Amino acid sequence: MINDILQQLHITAANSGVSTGTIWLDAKGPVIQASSPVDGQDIATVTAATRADYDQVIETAQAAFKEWRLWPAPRRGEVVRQIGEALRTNKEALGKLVSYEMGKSLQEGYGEVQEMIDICDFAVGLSRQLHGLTMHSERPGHRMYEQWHPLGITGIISAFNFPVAVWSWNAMLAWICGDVCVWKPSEKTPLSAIACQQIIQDVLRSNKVPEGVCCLVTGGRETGEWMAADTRVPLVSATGSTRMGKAVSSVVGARLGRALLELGGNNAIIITADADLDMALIGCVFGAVGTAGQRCTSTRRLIIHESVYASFTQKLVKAYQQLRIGNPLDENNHVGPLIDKDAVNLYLDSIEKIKAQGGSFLVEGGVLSGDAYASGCYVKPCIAAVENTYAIVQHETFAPILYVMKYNNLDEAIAMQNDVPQGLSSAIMTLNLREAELFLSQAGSDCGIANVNIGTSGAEIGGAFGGEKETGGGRESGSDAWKSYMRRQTNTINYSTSLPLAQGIKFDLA
Ligand code: UN1
Repeated sequence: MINDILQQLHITAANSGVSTGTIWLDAKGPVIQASSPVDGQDIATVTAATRADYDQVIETAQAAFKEWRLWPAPRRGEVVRQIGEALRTNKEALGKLVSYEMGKSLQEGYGEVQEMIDICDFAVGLSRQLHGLTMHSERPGHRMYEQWHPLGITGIISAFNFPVAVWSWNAMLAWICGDVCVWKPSEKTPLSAIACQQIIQDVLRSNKVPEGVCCLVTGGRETGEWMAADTRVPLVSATGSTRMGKAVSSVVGARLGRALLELGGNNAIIITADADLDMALIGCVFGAVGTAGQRCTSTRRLIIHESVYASFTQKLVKAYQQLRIGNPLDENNHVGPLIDKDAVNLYLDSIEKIKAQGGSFLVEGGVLSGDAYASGCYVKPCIAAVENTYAIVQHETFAPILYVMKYNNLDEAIAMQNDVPQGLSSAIMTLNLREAELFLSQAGSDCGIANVNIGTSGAEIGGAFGGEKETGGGRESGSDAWKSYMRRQTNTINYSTSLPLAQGIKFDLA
């Protein structure tokens, strides 16, 4: 089956990982072996970019920007509309490849492609907006307003866990804004990126989109470092760990470039005494084990009111016993593998730390063995009773480890929810209006996303996506996130017959 998909998406045994849109460069960098955590199979090779390849791409992108920025935004939107159509046509194949290369469930693979389609639709409408404000001038016969212009090259550094959607959130908005994009995908999921490039090539060609508007530079950390330090790249949008984000932002900041960061989360759900526990259960379990706990929005902590702690944890344990772990392409399974063996080791290491720091397990973890788990990447989702202050609980482990803890009053629960370095997503499960509103108030959650009666993951593209504190402060996808991809210009026009100065200053000549 997977061979048919690869063929349909034009993935061959050996692929160039560097493209300026419709042209694939004869890349000369290191060869990356793409493999699947599903069955441990090697899938194909991808040749990464050398510094010279990278420079060639950047120069092509710079030239393309000069032309692309002059296209009317709705015409750029029409290109994005056609990209959305191409994604609809290839939803099944791309969703399967994402599932196979990354290991998330097939449903989630399709869901990821759906997010791409949704952001295309959103961007098409936005291409007829991109509005600025008009202000009243203090001077007679003057008009003052602001407008938004494109920035230039948007560098996109994306992570393995959403190998295609996060690129599209950035790229579709950047394009309608008039920017050009250079994408460095995760070296753990290069084929999904190549497939995206292949899917949109015909659209680029038939619309005569300048070569260089949509570029791909596969590579490792070094490639990201080139981009971060490159003054030709005014905006670097990076998704990944807090460690990576700090490194990118210090280099981008040192040259006074712009960084849009979407980094780690440590997302909690508060379950109050007034929660609908059955409903809460679905949100908590999907949030914790979906994508095998490898979403930045994954639920890591449950803060449970002491009066429902015993009954709710009992329900949780029962639900965990029913989880089917296995090949994510089989839709009967709930949980697929972790991305690779390094991730498995980090998971095991965290379990040791939980024990050493005093945690006790309600559901034990462990690595699965046997033919069905031959890749060595399948682990058991586990639940540990902990204190919020443990060092390991303060840290984001990208694995299906769920922490449970008790609280007594809601102020205390909110303080616990906020008392971590990260600030991405949060939720409260309650049918009590006072509790819900307090959680959403300025004295409530300090996260970029705060939900009531839904889990922490699975945000829709229409809202701005991102978080505070160590999550990096960036906002991507919906609402007015497009403004990050543009520069604001304030314009004052004098249509009077004299030149009065602002602030009443007189400057008379002779
Ligand atoms: C991520 O994990 O980097 O809200 C993105 C969600 C998805 C996106 C997650 N829409 O879970």
